[in-house]
Amino acid sequence: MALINEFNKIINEIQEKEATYTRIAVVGQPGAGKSSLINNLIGKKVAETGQVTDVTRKATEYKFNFLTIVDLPGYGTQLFSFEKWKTEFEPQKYDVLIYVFSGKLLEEDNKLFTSIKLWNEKIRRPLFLVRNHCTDIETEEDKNRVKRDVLEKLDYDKPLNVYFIDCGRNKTGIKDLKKDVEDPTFINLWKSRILAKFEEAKKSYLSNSHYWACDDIDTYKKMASLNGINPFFGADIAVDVGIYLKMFKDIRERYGIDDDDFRLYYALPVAKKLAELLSKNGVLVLIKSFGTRFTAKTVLKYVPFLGQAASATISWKLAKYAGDDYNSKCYALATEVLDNEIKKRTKSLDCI
Ligand SMILES: Nc1nc2c(ncn2[C@@H]2O[C@H](COP(=O)(O)OP(=O)(O)OP(=O)(O)O)[C@@H](O)[C@H]2O)c(=O)[nH]1
Ligand SMILES: [Mg+2]
Repeated sequence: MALINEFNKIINEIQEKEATYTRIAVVGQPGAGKSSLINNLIGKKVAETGQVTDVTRKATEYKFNFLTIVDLPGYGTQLFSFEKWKTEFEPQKYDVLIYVFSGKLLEEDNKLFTSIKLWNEKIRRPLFLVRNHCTDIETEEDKNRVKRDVLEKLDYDKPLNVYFIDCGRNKTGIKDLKKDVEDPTFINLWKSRILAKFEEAKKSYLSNSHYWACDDIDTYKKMASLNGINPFFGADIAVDVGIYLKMFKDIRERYGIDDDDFRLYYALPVAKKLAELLSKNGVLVLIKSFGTRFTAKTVLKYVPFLGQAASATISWKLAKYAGDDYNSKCYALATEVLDNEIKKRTKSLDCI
């Protein structure tokens, strides 16, 4: 079960590395009031706050009911340019983002908005937009302007609420925000994060295997055309199919598919097809089917006499045809196997 074992090793590593609970990150400019907001949500002064910039210098986690809320440093400071901040704190690894702003939106905020859009293409996280220090804003009209401005710059593809809060002496809007942040549907968000990682791992496993299998096929194509080993189809084919059996074995190994994987998935039509190609007879059937794909005209161009060895071009084409066919079948089988492993793992995550 090389394929199954190998993939399970990969997803075990992901599961060990990823937090199995929902994490909310609080992000924004320095001094916007991120740490103050956390204190107000939790109802206790747990995070340090202050007038100077870079008060928060590392990611700090706090328990917040069933959630973990993470205080991140501000970006666009001497310590953390936006790029450095993004690389160091990987905001995309959190399940929910709270974006806090207070004064003007800067270039750094635009960079965050662009990043959010990119992250959303992979996995869409709930996003809260929070305008802190809202007692600064005097009229409803000004509030609407602030709202319009941030939504325009963020250019989100669905409507979002903007929470106006104040963490100073005149507490405002915190209760409403708290109610929405404690959304019970967030309990399971960490699962979708982990599942997305499994899917990513599956894709990269498959594309890697496919890449190296194509590399093998290239080698065999060259070998085949040099040796002119291939058949003259339509006639009684006496072919050296050994080279095909070897090529198929190499391709299969690139996917890590071994006999045990085969046995387990034998019921699948694609596994049956692959199993047939383990024998000389199976290979001959495939080669014959290649013959029917090419018109006699094309064939005759290269092979003037019945029974004569095929030309280099035909040999090359046949090796490519057989290799690509086998490669796509291995890809299909491996996809089924990995999908099934992910399904099994998803069920076990439900028990956590
Ligand atoms: N009046 C008023 N003061 C606030 C409000 N929110 C935060 N402050 C004050 O603003 C200062 C900065 O707040 P912090 O919560 O430390 O800001 P931060 O975003 O965590 O800052 P960094 O960690 O440096 O990025 C502190 O002195 C807070 O007491 C608010 O809504 N109104
Ligand atoms: Mg802070």
